[in-house]
Amino acid sequence: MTAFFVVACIILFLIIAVQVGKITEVYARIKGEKVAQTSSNNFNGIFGMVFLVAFLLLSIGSAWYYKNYMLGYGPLHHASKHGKSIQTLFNTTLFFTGIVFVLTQIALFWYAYKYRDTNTKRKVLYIPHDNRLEVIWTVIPSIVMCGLVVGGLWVWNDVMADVKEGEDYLEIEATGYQFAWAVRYPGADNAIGTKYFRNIVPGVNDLGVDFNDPKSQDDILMLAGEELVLPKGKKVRVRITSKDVIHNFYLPHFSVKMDAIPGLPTFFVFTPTMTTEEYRQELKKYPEYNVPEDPTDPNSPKKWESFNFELACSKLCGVGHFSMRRQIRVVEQDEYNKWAAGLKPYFIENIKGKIEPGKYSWYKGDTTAIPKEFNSQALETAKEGDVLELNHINFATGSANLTPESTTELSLIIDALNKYPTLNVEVSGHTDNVGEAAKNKTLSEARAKAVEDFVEKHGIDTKRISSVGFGDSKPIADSGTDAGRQLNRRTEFKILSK
Ligand SMILES: [Cu+2]
Repeated sequence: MTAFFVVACIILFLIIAVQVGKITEVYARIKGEKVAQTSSNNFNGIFGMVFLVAFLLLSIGSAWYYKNYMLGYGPLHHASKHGKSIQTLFNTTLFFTGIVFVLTQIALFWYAYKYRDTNTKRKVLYIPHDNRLEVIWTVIPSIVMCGLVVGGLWVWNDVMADVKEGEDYLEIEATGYQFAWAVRYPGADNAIGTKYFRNIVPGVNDLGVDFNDPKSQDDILMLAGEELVLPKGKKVRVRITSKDVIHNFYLPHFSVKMDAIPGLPTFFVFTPTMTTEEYRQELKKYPEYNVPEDPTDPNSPKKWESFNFELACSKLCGVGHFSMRRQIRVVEQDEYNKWAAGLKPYFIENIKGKIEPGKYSWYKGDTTAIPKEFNSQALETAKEGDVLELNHINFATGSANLTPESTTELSLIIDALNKYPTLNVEVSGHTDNVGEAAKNKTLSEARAKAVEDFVEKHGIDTKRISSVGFGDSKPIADSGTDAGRQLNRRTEFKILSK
């Protein structure tokens, strides 16, 4: 029906145009060519001016009216650290180009009106050259352009900077393919394993991950449709790649946009500054977002309630392009730790014990013992003598001071001891082999003791938890690599009785 009306409107418009043309012709024949021409010129000149005023007012008015729906204005502002500088840059450019836009539009229509042919004798002003004018229209744009370019470079260098050595950040990897994103999260070692395209076995190892690499064995693969979670306030470095055509990793609310190119890895570093919940509360203040999400159903959730950050592909990569959209939830670090603790490594779920070692070059068998992670599920099935890894307990470098993020897992330990009244445990500390063995042992003892003290301070009987430090005497991974040393610096939770 809509299509019919559109076609009917176009046909009617064409008929009107033809009729107006005919009338003009008849008018010219009656009144004489000259008079008709003048009247037509007047009409066009005045109509041009009316159009100019209406067009400028509507442009500015509609931008103002819809600003709360536009990214970067109203409540839809940036939710990342670098987003503000990009927004400022954009607004500065818009300010200068806006001035030029308005002035040139006014000049265009005003001169078309002023110098229309009014049938009076007028002589054209002859200016072959004017140095002053040339200087003005060269120097002013040059200064403005230089300002914009320098400002842009400044922002570019800041936004595109990579993480620095030793910095605390979360690295994830996004691989685009037709038509979804496969996202890898690092496991407890906070490092993503290597991959190689020749390793790809469809349905088994879609990314071509090298599972001989210990770093790969605790990585988590988030498949299409699964919600991605990011911690607020933490630097996130995204490795961006593609398996087939060029895609684009686009997080509009975080001012993140980077091409995903097959064979050419790219990256983007950003820090989310607002949780999804905080962003929703911000939207809630605006009437535009206090309407039902589905206009036909007044009981559907309000627009602010159903808001989610999204990951989209912003390259037209094929027919299923739209389905690359994905939800992102930003939460506080504590909540993130809890979420991450519940994820299952791809290796454990799909490779280990499921694929014959040596069948593929990328999995030669168990090279490293994969320690079991401490969580409520593991605890439920654990027996006497089992050892669980406390992967979310961390200490300040070289000291036994627990970092604030460790409290989440510590409170889970306290919960577990309260839940199983007969559970008795031993906490053990381990270090890598860097530095003196004696010092490592003392440090590991102090660290395990810090965990014990924390738990006891929260009402757990001292008889139920003990601590011991092994220093570097019990490595579980190859201490010749960074990842191996990382795995060796660990805190363990041994079940003495249950
Ligand atoms: Cu795409």
